Amino acid sequence: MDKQGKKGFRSGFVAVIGRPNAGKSTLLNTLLGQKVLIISDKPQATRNRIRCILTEERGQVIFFDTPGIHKPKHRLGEYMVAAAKSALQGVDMAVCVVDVSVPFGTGDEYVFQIVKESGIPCILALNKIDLITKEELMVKIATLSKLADFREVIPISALHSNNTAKLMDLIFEALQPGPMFFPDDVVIDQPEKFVVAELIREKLMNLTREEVPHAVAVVVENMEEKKTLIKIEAVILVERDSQKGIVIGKDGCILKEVGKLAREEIETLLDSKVFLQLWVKVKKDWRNQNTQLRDLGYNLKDLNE
Ligand SMILES: Nc1nc2c(ncn2[C@@H]2O[C@H](COP(=O)(O)OP(=O)(O)OP(=O)(O)O)[C@@H](O)[C@H]2O)c(=O)[nH]1
Ligand SMILES: [Mg+2]
Repeated sequence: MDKQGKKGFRSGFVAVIGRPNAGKSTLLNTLLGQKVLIISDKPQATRNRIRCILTEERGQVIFFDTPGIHKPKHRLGEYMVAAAKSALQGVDMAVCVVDVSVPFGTGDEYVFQIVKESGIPCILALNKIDLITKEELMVKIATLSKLADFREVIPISALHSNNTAKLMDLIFEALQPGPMFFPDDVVIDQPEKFVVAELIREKLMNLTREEVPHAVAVVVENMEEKKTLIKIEAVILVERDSQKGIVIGKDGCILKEVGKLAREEIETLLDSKVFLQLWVKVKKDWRNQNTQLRDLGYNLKDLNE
């Protein structure tokens, strides 16, 4: 379907930004109508700037999912924040996601300041309204909408698809007529290996606790199409021997569960039976090592050093 010359077709680039755990990736999965981005109840799930594409009759939006903006404690964190901030460069607009179920703090203020400094038109999406009362929401709307010059302020629940269609209308209204940048069947602009590695990492994040979810990285080393299935070999990196034990679990129970849950989702994603093999390796302090980070595909150029 070629919509290049279609009258009224709008398109543009939209960065979704906010603090960790605000619900940015959940919102994008809801808007896209399928799960392409990983979600966790633990902060700092998203580590890269990820382009995902929504194509409708009325237009095409190229969204950037971004890591949550936070005070970095290691090199990976610095990269994540830089990747999030640089998503604002060259986009047509931003959607700033705030979790209204937690107190508004200096972290959110910092995100607002970044948006202000960028000068990019911004819609403020007040997320997780399912967790607060109407009265509490009224107070949030009144106080937060004053803090920056937002184009629109919209309460949503990304998880329950509440008001998200309205948000999409507001985004399309704000965009200019434009071409189609991606074919209409492209939803995420990342190789399959990346999406598969992310799904494995999501299961690891959700099945481990404390520092472990943040100390894991996943690399898909091989994906091979066999007669009846796809064979995938992936390596899970941790920073310390003790973390290796936790990730494997007693009698391998955690690793087995990670493998089972990830395999099920990967089978849906690839529409094929999958044989998933996982290994766990220790790479000391990988989150602080430039070479390791580069090997893992983090583009340190974003750090502008
Ligand atoms: N109750 C409720 N929970 C939500 C909503 N939106 C997201 N969540 C939950 O909030 C948590 C964080 O969601 P994510 O989408 O991973 O948040 P994020 O902003 O992408 O987080 P980072 O990638 O860490 O920056 C998950 O447990 C989601 O299920 C919502 O509308 N209501
Ligand atoms: Mg995320």
